[in-house]
Parts: sequence; structure tokens; C-alpha cells
Amino acid sequence: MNTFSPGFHGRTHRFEGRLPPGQYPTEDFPVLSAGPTPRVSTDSWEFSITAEDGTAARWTWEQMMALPQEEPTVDIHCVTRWSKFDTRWQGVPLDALLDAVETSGDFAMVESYGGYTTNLPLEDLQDGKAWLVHSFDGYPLSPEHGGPARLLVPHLYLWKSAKWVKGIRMMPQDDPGFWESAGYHNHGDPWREERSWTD
Ligand SMILES: Nc1nc2c(c(=O)[nH]1)N[C@H]1C(S)=C(S)[C@@H](COP(=O)(O)O)O[C@H]1N2
Ligand SMILES: [Mo]
Repeated sequence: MNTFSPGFHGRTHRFEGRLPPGQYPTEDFPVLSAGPTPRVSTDSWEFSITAEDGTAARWTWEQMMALPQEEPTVDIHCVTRWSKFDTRWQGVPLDALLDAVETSGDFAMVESYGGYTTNLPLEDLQDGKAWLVHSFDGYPLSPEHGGPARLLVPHLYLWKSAKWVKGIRMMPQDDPGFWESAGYHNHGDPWREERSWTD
């Protein structure tokens, strides 16, 4: 059942202008994982940001949860063409975590429990554009969707929002992550349809 009909195709629907080219809206929340779901307990969970010189800032679960929290409500866009409007999350703005490290690197490699990686220019993680989130729709994030904590970078295709995130490594030069090495676009802006490296 298309839950957005009737009316979605009208010019005055409430999501006018919020659906990037080539996307369709869904109210489902599909799970897309490249491998098995790692089970990470909050007792052993640790998040780190490592500068190019190897110095690292680290947070335990309790330390991360004690930081000022935000509740972003954002639209998310998967490169497999579904978009979901007004998703509600809770977590820590990445700016607060990045403040803890001194870096001159312009690029970041995001690393997950389980081995997934994705690369971004540092600026795509700054200035209120990214969060480390632990709750979705008022509940702790399920393991399938990246719990206990995932990255949320809603202005880029969702493969940049690494699930089960473990840390960020600063890099002086860009380096492709998991999907970026497999032909996905290096940047992934849904409004420019940056889907594959040929786009
Ligand atoms: N660690 C990890 N993060 C990941 C993935 C993955 O396979 N492993 N898949 C990515 C892709 S391709 C998408 S579309 C989204 C899917 O998030 P969801 O399963 O919560 O919908 O997670 C992204 N983050
Ligand atoms: Mo994806």
C-alpha cells in the first residue's frame, strides 16, 4: 500500500520540495546492512576520534550520554531510492565531539564495529550537519538500525550514516571507504544524485 497516496503527487503536498530527484517516499524503515549485525553492549562500547598524529579523544557510553543532547528531526535518503521524512533521533552533535581533538586533516574515515567504513570531508561532519545518535523515535536504536549508536549525516545518502559506529579517524588526504571503494560516489549528495562514481 502506498501510504502517501492520495495527494502525494499533487503540487501542494506537505513534503513539496523535500524529495530529491529519483527518490520515492516511504513510511517503512528498511534495513540495509552489508554483513551481519554486530552486537555491541553499552558496557564495552567506546567511541574515539583520532587525529593524524595518533592522539585520540575517547568516550565511554556513560560519558557520551552525559554530554548535551539534541533531538534532530530530519529527512533521510537511501541511494536505493527510498526517502523517509521527519525521522526523529536523539544524540550528541558531532561538533561537540570534534571540539575535543586538534586536527589539521580535511578528511575523515568513519569506522564501525564489524569493519564497515565510510569517508567524508571533515566539513560534512561540522556545523550542525551530523550527530552521533543512540535513539530513534523515542526508543533506544535497535541493533538492526545501528544500535547502540550510529552516525547520522542526513544531508548525504544514508550509506554515509555508519551504523554501529566506533570511531572517526582524521586524514590529511581523502581515502575511499567500503561502498566508495565499490563504485559508490565519493561524496553522495542526494540533491545532486551523486549515486555512483560515474555520476
Ligand atoms: N556499519 C554499517 N553501517 C551502514 C551500513 C552497513 O552495512 N554497515 N549500510 C549503510 C547503508 S548502504 C544504508 S542505506 C544505511 C541503512 O540504514 P538502515 O539499515 O538503518 O536503514 O546504513 C548505512 N550504514
Ligand atoms: Mo544504502
